[in-house]
Amino acid sequence: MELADAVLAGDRLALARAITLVESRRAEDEAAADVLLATLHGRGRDSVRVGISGPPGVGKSTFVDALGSFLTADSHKVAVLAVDPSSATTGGSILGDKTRMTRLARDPNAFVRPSPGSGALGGVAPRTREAIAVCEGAGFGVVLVETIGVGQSEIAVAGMVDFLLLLVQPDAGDELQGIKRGITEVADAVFVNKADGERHAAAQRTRAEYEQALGLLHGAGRRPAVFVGSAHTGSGLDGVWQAIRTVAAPGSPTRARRRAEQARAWLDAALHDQLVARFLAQQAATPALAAAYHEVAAGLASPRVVARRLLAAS
Ligand SMILES: Nc1nc2c(ncn2[C@@H]2O[C@H](COP(=O)(O)OP(=O)(O)OP(=O)(O)O)[C@@H](O)[C@H]2O)c(=O)[nH]1
Ligand SMILES: [Mg+2]
Repeated sequence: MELADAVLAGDRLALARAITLVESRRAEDEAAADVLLATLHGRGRDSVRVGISGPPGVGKSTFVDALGSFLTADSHKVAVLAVDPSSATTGGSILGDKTRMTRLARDPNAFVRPSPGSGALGGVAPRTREAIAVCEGAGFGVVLVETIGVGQSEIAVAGMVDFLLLLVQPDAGDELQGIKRGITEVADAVFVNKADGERHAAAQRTRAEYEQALGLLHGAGRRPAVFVGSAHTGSGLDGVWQAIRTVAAPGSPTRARRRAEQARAWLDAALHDQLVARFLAQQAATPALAAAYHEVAAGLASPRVVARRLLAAS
């Protein structure tokens, strides 16, 4: 297949088109996307997949730009994907991402893809897994996924990456940062960003607070490390990358175990996706579905019961 060959050859335009294809929800794109993913499978780079999460404005894009540049300087090829659950309604932070990633955006060894997260339509997760697979096909050895850590998105991203890094701000407090317990539970490490200028002491206090909180949360088990640094000055990036590599480099048993679990979860998600799509395609031609929507909207029956009735009749 032409597109797959172009992706494998490192053609950036083809890469962008391929990601659009696998993210597409149009029924007529599904078959081509399947062929593409099947062709790329196992043929690209075995990348290190890293999720970067944290509250709005904590510095995720700036951090990705800094870490990505640090890595391309060390001859890595870095792809950046963004999962923004809000952009479907707000029109997106695409511009914001590009302006925050000025270095990577013009780095020949980097590829920045601000994803609209359009899959959030209808409550279906964006197809970040597929986009990661395409980037690996194109030979990227590191894939960084930025996601706003205020909802379910970061928990979903945790199921797609080898390592999840939570960014926090000095002295902001969890309440203020809008950080849910969930993300702290799934994070592999915490990075206290913006430890520059006047904020060094505050950053150290925040580090101590997180170390204590994570100690309570994880007990004697695996305890995520807490780093302090700055996306502006680049301090602390080295230490974080070492931690990421320990867990997420090829050959790591933790990574192998996670990927096996994630592949099973991906199959489940794909089954859900495809079953729902197939069912809705069948029902679209019948008046039963429209009648069912009317019925539940009017409060005449429980949606759950109606769903079962529709399925039984299909
Ligand atoms: N002093 C300081 N400011 C920083 C640092 N990192 C980011 N900032 C600033 O924080 C602001 C937000 O940075 P972004 O990188 O856009 O933050 P974000 O988390 O990606 O934001 P959203 O994508 O909107 O959630 C910008 O004004 C950055 O310049 C840092 O290390 N030190
Ligand atoms: Mg951002």
